[in-house]
Order: sequence, then structure tokens, then C-alpha cells
Amino acid sequence: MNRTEALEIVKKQLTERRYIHTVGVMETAIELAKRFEADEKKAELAAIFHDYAKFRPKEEMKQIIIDQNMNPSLLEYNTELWHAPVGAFLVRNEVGITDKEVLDAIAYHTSGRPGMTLLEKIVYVADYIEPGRRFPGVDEVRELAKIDLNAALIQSLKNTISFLMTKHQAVYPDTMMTYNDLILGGQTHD
Ligand code: DGI
Ligand code: FE
Ligand code: FE
Repeated sequence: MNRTEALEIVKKQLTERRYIHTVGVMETAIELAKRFEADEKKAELAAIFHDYAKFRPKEEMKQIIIDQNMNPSLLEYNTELWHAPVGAFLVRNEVGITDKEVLDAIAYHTSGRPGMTLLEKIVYVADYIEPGRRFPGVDEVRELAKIDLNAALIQSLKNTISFLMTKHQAVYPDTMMTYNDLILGGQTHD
């Protein structure tokens, strides 16, 4: 599947605004893959499909989480977390992508996980810093991403965790564990 075909497929699933975000994530992920020597094609594909399930009805996502035996604690935390693992499942089933590295980069693009692969880190950071993003502190992460991918990832996790805390929201344990893993010098897994 080439880029044009992939973009056509995902466009049908998204709003105009979310599609523009997706193209931004794609371009950023390719740039990061070049810089940090990851597979550019996999980064492109994972980025294109990372938000595939973003607009699925909550009930449908919940059912998939249950039926596919995904981590049941997902259901106790913010529903924003659901589109990532559900997206990986649907991209496999509906689009036919079977590459596990690509599917994992989609599955973990919101929560992160301890021992993230290089590709997972690239999609996570690209999602955070793509040119359309306007979070407080995003420019700092953009600067870090020019030299140190782990530092950029740690800073984006810190920002997200702090943001959730200021809103008095729960933090998904895997997100905290991702942060701890990186702070404690966790290795990048293949
Ligand atoms: O889908 P996007 O908007 O492009 O970005 P995303 O997939 O990173 O979703 C991020 C949203 O999820 C962000 O607004 C924060 C929210 N969220 C809620 N609970 C958690 C969480 N994000 C993380 N990483 N961990 C949480 O526990
Ligand atoms: Fe997302
Ligand atoms: Fe996104």
C-alpha cells in the first residue's frame, strides 16, 4: 500500500481537522525516523493510521476491548485512551496491515508502555510535536526532538501527566510506568 492509498483510506475515518493532524504526524514521523535511523516506511504507515479509531462510537470501542481481551483497566481510565489499542485492532482487521511493529506503534501511541520500541517512541513524539500542535511546552519538546528522542519523550510524558493532574484526572498506570522506565534508563526494545 502506498502513501496515497493509505491516506485515502484513513481520510474517510476522520474529520478534516484530524486528517490535517494525521498528515502532520506522518511528516514529523518520517523526519524523526531519518534522524534516529528507524524504518521510514513503517514510521509513515503507523503515523498515517495512528488515529484511525478516533471517531468510533465509545460503545463499539468498549466492546472490542472486552471481546479482544485487551487490558480491562483501560475501561476504568479516560476513554481517550481507547482509540489507540482499538485502532491497532481495526487497522489489522479492516485495512489488512499485519506488521506487528506498525500495529504496536498504533496501539501504544496514547498510553506509551515500558520498554517502548524506537518506532513506538517516534510515533508518540511525532503525535505530540506535529506542526499543528499548540500545547503549552510543545516548543521545548520540539527542540529536544532535534537531538534526543528519549528526552523528548520524557518531556512530553511529563507534560501530559502534569496536565492530567492539574485537571484532577487519573493517570493510566502504563503512562506512569513509561515515564519511570525512561527516567530509570530503560532500554529501547526491538
Ligand atoms: O489522539 P490525539 O489527540 O492525537 O492524541 P493522543 O492519542 O496522544 O491522546 C491524548 C489525549 O489522551 C490527551 O488529551 C490526554 C488524554 N489522556 C487521558 N488519560 C491519559 C491520557 N494520555 C495519557 N498518555 N495517559 C493517560 O492516562
Ligand atoms: Fe491518538
Ligand atoms: Fe494523534
